[in-house]
This record gives sequence, C-alpha cells and structure tokens, in this order.
Amino acid sequence: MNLQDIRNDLEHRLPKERFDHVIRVTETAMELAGKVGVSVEKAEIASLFHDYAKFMDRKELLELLQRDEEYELYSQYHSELWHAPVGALLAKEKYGVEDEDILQAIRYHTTGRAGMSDLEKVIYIADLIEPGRKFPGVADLRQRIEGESLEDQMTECIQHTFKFLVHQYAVIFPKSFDCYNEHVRRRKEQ
Ligand code: DGI
Ligand code: FE
Ligand code: FE
Repeated sequence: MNLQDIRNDLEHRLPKERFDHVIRVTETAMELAGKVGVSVEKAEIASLFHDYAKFMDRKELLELLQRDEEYELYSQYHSELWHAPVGALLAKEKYGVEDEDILQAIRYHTTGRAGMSDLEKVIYIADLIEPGRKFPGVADLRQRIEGESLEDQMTECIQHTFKFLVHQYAVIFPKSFDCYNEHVRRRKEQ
C-alpha cells in the first residue's frame, strides 16, 4: 500500500484543519507505538485512516453503515460516532486494508471497547492528546500520562472522555462503558 496515495486522498477529502489533525495523530501514535513496542507501521496506517470518513454527510455515512455488522447498534447512537466504523469499512474496501488489528483500531478510536489491543489504545490515546488538541484539561491529561504504562495512559484517557461526555449530558455508547469499567476495575485491583 502506498501511504502517499492515502495522504493525497485525505488532503482532498478533509478540510485543512482536520487533515493537519490526522498528521499530528499519526506522528503522536508512531512515537507512542515505538515507546511501547507496538508496530510503528501499523500505527501509521491506522492513524492515517482514523478520521477518513469524518466529513461525509450523515446520509452517506448511514448508507455505508447499513453494510456494517454493527449497524443496529450504531444507528441507535449519535451520528458523531459513525465515522469510526465507516472509516474501517472504507480502509478495507477502498484500500484493501485486511489487518484486523488496524481495522479495529480505526473502528474503536472514538468509543474504545473492552479488550482493546495495544495498537487500539495507541490510536485512542494519540487522537485525544495530539499537540493540536486544545480542550480544557488536555495539558493536565498529557502531564498525568507522561511516562506511564499504556494501560494507565488508557485509563486516564477513557476517564477524561467520560467526564467530558457526562458533563454535556451525552448519551454514552455501551462499549465505552465496557472500556471504562474494565480499566477502572483493573486500576482498583492493582
Ligand atoms: O474525530 P475526532 O474529533 O478526532 O475525535 P473522536 O472520534 O474521538 O470523537 C468524536 C466525537 O465523538 C467527540 O466529540 C466525542 C464524541 N464521543 C465519543 N464517545 C461518545 C461520543 N459522543 C457520544 N454521544 N457518545 C459517546 O459514547
Ligand atoms: Fe474520530
Ligand atoms: Fe481524530
């Protein structure tokens, strides 16, 4: 697979700001992957694709989502979540990405899930903390996870997402709960 083709495609599909986010996520994920012993090459591919479908309109996303195994589940939740499974679908169908770990990392980059692989965690964390993120508390989050294990970093990140979602009365995707519970349980058992 020629990664330059994907970059060119992304540059045309996404507004500049979003394209720049994808590049920063890719750099952040590759650096983190190198530190924690995850394939840097897989981290690069998964992050390039993670927001591939972010700027498709709702109707187009819904049409593609109908072909997804988890259509019933996703269709009951906010359309903001749909770009993740649709991104995985397009990576597979348009670019022939077959690696299940990469596809899952794209699919679960927004919500997380229980039993995430290390690659999935790397993408989730990089997406949240890439240097261009400006949300309140991000500086503190970056500081708290610095030098921690991948598991502990993921725990802090999923907790942060929950605080954010609850604060805005968002309806939370069930797999996000599974992810949160798994990490908090592990933390308590330590
Ligand atoms: O695509 P990005 O903006 O880079 O980031 P993302 O894919 O992690 O998140 C996209 C949005 O989805 C973000 O505003 C937070 C929101 N989100 C994440 N999990 C949930 C959620 N929204 C709802 N309603 N429920 C969730 O469980
Ligand atoms: Fe996203
Ligand atoms: Fe993103």
